[in-house]
Amino acid sequence: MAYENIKTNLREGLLIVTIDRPKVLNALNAETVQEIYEAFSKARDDENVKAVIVTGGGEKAFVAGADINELAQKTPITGKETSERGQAVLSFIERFPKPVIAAINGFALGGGCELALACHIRIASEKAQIGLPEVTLGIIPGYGGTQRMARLLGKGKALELICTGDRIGAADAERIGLVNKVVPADQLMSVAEEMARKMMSRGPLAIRAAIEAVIRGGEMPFEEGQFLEATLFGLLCASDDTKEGMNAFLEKRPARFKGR
Ligand code: CO8
Repeated sequence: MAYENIKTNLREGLLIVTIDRPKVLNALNAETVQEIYEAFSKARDDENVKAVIVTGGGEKAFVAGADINELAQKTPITGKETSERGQAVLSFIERFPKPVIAAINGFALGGGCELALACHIRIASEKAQIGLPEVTLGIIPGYGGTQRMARLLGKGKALELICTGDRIGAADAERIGLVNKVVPADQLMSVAEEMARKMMSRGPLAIRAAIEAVIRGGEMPFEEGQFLEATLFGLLCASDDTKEGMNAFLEKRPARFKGR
């Protein structure tokens, strides 16, 4: 499918989705959000896609937020609808059954930070600047950022970042747990790819169950999350992959997982 605002590139099972509007620092207009949804929707059903990396086109930005030209036109009704649509797309990414890694190559602000928060892993270039500056525009994060930031960092740090609107650099983002890892800019994609390919080499059903247990389980009370974990564990015990993983260990050979 031809996209106007994103690029997709599938190589040996790894899909790279590049948000590509560099003239506006990859700001997310409605069309871009829709294209991101279409790319993920297609990738979800495509057996050839085993993992996804999301990054930004150009030198400066991952995504500098929702497109302020569009935001400026919102009414109470369309503002709520736009927020709900963005939330739904980012939740679709968060619940994606294959690993999704954000490779944060520059500014990840507002909706861009929220997009990164919806990914399973965040790897940042040393040049990255991350923040939720919405209050400087008189709005609040509207793509799940108030919820995901508070769940990831705790309410205190989340409220500090959201209510100051301050951007932080990559090193500070790593220190507070907002990103998993910081790497030199020229190594960003190779490090993200290396992590993605390591995950792709593991049992895909186990990876899917692990994501589901952590993401869905994180939305539940502890005991229900544990119940989900045990149920997924039991389900995996019925799979060929689980037998293969155990046999491979006992036979001292690498496992050959088939996703069945
Ligand atoms: N939307 C539209 N255009 C943008 C955006 C944006 N978010 N960010 C940058 N641009 C444009 C600039 O207007 C500029 O265009 P032009 O060349 O025509 O003047 C071009 O990109 C380059 O930007 P700058 O010249 O400003 O580049 P600098 O290096 O000087 O500054 C910054 C880079 C610091 C990133 C700066 O561009 C900036 O502050 N951008 C806005 C960041 C921001 O506030 N983001 C949050 C937006 S609100 C949001 O994301 C809400 C999400 C939830 C929505 C819920 C739906 C209702």
